Formats: sequence, structure tokens, C-alpha cells
Amino acid sequence: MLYHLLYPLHTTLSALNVFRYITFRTIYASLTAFLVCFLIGPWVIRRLKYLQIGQYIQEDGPETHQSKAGTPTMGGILILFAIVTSSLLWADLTNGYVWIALLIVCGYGLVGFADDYLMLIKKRNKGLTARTKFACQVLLAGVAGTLLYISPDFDTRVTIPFFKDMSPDLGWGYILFAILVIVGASNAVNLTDGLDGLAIGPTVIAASTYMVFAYVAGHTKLADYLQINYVAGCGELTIFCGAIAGAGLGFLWFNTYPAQIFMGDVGSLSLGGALGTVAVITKQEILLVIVGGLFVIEALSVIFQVSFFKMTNGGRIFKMAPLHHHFELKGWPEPKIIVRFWIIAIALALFSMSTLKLR
Ligand code: 57M
Repeated sequence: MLYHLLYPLHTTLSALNVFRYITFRTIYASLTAFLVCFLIGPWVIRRLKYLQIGQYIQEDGPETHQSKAGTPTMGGILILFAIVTSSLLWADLTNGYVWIALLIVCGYGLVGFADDYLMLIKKRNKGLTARTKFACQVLLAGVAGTLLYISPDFDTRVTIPFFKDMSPDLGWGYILFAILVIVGASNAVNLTDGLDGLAIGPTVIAASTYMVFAYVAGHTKLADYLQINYVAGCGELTIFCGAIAGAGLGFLWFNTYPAQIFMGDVGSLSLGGALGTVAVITKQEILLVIVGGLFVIEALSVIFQVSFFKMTNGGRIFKMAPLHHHFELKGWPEPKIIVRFWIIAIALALFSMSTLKLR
């Protein structure tokens, strides 16, 4: 909005020319989203407490979690509000990619909201059925995938990290591939969100990494120089990623150990969906496995644990899945697990950046 209101005035006031730059608008989108979360956070926490929107804790989990009962949840509403307002303020609203990203954030936010809300009403740790949740996720991702597919300039080839000459064209199958990436990312972030700050930290790291990729992919010269797919217009997603990173940091202020608020499904499903969508639009889809490697490790730990459990009639690879529970049961203090997982996420993000040079 500010871009549309202020940039045209640069002919009278040349200082306003700065609104043209994606870098400038990304910095302020991040700061805006951060400040929204940071300033409104205490009010939201008080409000959620007043409305008795507190977390129900499953009894079969690690014992240390029982003391977390009643922690205000659904803090994702605050994150989404920050991302959406900041993106609306700083992005170019004639850009279709920004709207597709916002559609997924809000759509997945609504699915998560319904899940959290039902969980609260039923007073147990289950909201929507897994099938309903999955169907909504697939439907929304399908809409996003189709919108991209019918965009005149959108490339349906998939980028394989480290192999610049290998990029299979999926044609209409790209829609299914986009669904896989977006839904997979959403659920992986959701599974990771089980310790204070464990999901939001790596989300900030992944969004910051995609900030770089969105900028480069949307810049003709840089994309050409680094030999990555140029996606006209996707530079505006740099601003969206900046908003996610800023909102995430603002939320982390309150979600850091010992958490004063949890994000709930409204936060985890939508943030994961947002990362998946950005990965698809920037044509760095498979790279998300590295950028969001921590989420992948957590999801794989569940897949292996459940498969092994079924195959061996109750056998287990880990003490408990997802992986963070395994370390909790091994006796690692919660902050140690969280920070070590963040360290892994940072290392993976750095490694993913090397694909810009190694190919
Ligand atoms: C939701 N939700 C957290 C909070 C957060 C298939 C199976 C592996 C699924 C998995 C599952 O349901 N995962 C998704 C995980 C919950 O957090 C809430 O949920 C939101 C995210 N969706 O925002 O609102 C609890 O996590 C803790 N928490 C924090 N700090 C935070 O900042 O401490 C969350 C955010 C909160 C709080 O305690 O209540 C969760 O863990 O429930 N299921 C599991 O993870 C279960 N694992 C399991 O059953 N493993 C089995 C195998 C065979 C699958 C095994 O290994 O034997 C465990 N989860 C729990 N108890 N709570 C098992 C026992």
C-alpha cells in the first residue's frame, strides 16, 4: 500500500524514490512485522488468558510438559496478523505471487484456527480429524498450484540443487508437485512445533534464506550471473519472506523458553504452507529439503518410528517421535535441545546457500 501511495510522489519528492527498492521495503516489512508482534504480543497473551484459550497437554508425552498446561495458545493469529499487515503495507499489490502467498497463509491459518478452536471446545488434544485437515490443505495447495500453472510465464520445470542442467518439466503434473511441497512443508513445521521456540526459530532461518533466493530469482542480472531460474516478479516475495522473519522474531520474544504463548496449528500450518509456497514460486522447490532440513528430519523421525512400530508390532527406533521428544526422554534440558536444533537449522541454511555457487 505504501508503495502505491508514496512511490508515485517521487517526482515531487525525490527521497520517496527509495520505495522502489525491494531491499528497502524488505527491511521495513521485517521491522514492521517484528514491531507488530512485539508490541501487540503482551495484549494478545492477556486476552488469550482472559478467554481461557490455554493448551491442553496430552498425558502420554514427556512429563516436563505437564507444567505447560494452560499456556495461552493460538498465538499464530498474532503472527499471521503481522505478516499480512506488513505485506499489505510494503509489497507491490499488483503482484500475483504476493496474493498467492497470502492466500496460502490465510487459508492454512483458517484450517489451523478451526483445528485449535475445536480442540479448545472439546478440551482434548485433537481438533479437526486428520483427514479433514489434510483435504483442506490439499485443496488450498491445489488452488495455488493451479493459479501458478495457468500464469502465462510460469515455468513448470523443477530445479534440482547442484545440477544446473537437470530440470525435468512436469507440465500439469507440476500442480501435484506443488501440492506435495506445500502440504509437506506445512505438516513438517506442525510436527516440529513441540518445544518452546523450536518451530519458530528454524522458520525465521528458512524465511531469511528464501529472502535471498527470492531476491536473486527475481533479479534478471543476478539470476543470470548465478545461473538460476529467473522468475519475473518473484522479487516481491523477498518482502513477504522478510515479513515472516520479522513476525517470527517478534513472536519468539514471547515463545522462547519458558514460553508465555504457543502458536497453535493456526501458526504452524500456515507458516509451513508459506515456506512451501515461496519454495515453489521461486523455483527452489527441492532446495526446501535442505533449507528446512530440520523440519524434514523431524518428519522423517515420525515416518520411521511409525513404520517401524507397525512392522515390528510395537518396536521403536526412538524413545519417542518426533525427534525432540527422544532427546527430552534422554534427559537433555529443553533449552539445550532447542538451541542445538537451531544450530543445525542455521548450518543447513548456510549449506543451501552454497547451491548458488556449486552447480
Ligand atoms: C502437534 N503438538 C504438540 C501447540 C503448538 C503422528 C504423530 C507423531 C503426530 C504428533 C502430533 O500430533 N504432532 C502435531 C504437536 C503440542 O503443541 C501444540 O500444538 C501446536 C502445534 N500444532 O503450537 O499449541 C505440545 O507441544 C508442546 N509445545 C511446547 N512449546 C511450544 O512452543 O512445549 C508446543 C509449542 C504442547 C506443548 O507441550 O502441548 C504436541 O507435542 O502434542 N504426535 C506426537 O507428537 C506424539 N507422538 C507420538 O505419539 N509418538 C509415537 C509414534 C508411534 C508416533 C511414539 O514415538 O511412540 C507425542 N505428543 C505428545 N505426547 N504431546 C506423544 C505424546
